[in-house]
Amino acid sequence: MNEYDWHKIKELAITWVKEASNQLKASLEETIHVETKSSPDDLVTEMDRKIEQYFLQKIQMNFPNHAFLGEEGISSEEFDNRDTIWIIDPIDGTTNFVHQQYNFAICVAVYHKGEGKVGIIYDVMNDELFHAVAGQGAFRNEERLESLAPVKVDKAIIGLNARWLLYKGKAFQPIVVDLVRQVRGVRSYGSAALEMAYVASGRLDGYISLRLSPWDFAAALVLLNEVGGCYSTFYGEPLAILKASSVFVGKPQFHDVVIRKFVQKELNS
Ligand code: 2AM
Ligand code: CA
Repeated sequence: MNEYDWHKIKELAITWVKEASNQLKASLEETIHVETKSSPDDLVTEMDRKIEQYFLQKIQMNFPNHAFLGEEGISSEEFDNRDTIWIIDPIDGTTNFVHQQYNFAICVAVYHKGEGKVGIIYDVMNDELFHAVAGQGAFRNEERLESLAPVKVDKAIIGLNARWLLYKGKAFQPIVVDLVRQVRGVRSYGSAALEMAYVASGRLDGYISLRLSPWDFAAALVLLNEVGGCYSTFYGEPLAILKASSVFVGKPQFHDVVIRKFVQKELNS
């Protein structure tokens, strides 16, 4: 296969995502071994590792020149010397996978020379596939997603993990509290990737996390580019695709107003 035909690459990657989702669904019938990583809320299962290995094998077989970055610790050695990189989260929302068997996603992104070319976020239990190729529109299953319309803060619904409200003493905390007070509603689904896919598809107007990694947001940025969604760190700086950081994604005008009237105003006061 032509290694720069992004549409064909997306179609192939979707077949892998569907196969991986069958493995995940089958595993829910069995006892899953769970471990904690950095903290009690940071879980990994044998299925995270198995699905990541599955993608690595497929990518190495089909695209030996491409690099690979996955959440469970696999990355290609000569990462920096390769133009094309696959960024994979085998399960986004592992806590949901373990505790609820619901609201978890498989995420696949392909970046070329730093630009997002393919983004796939698959809600396994709802069979909802969010996918995009740069310049060719974003889709929810077969339905093309529309460009995002502006929304005012007092009419906005945002995605946010309530824990971020608790960090007293951190610069972001009073800003997040103020925003939560002023928006119309706050939702928390427990999968950053799905929440950003919901922004791309208009179900949410914004999503905030103060700590995400490339595999959590790489695919979502490709979707957001196609519908005019905005993204930055929580402080309004550009996102670096291979670096962990805070993330704020939102509808165009909403994103701008939150950065200016909430974040910058508080930080400059
Ligand atoms: P994960 O399930 O792939 O780890 C939970 O609010 C969301 O934040 C999930 O999408 C989760 O992704 C993500 N997240 C990123 N880093 C995390 C961390 N260190 N601990 C817990 N959740 C994390
Ligand atoms: Ca994960």
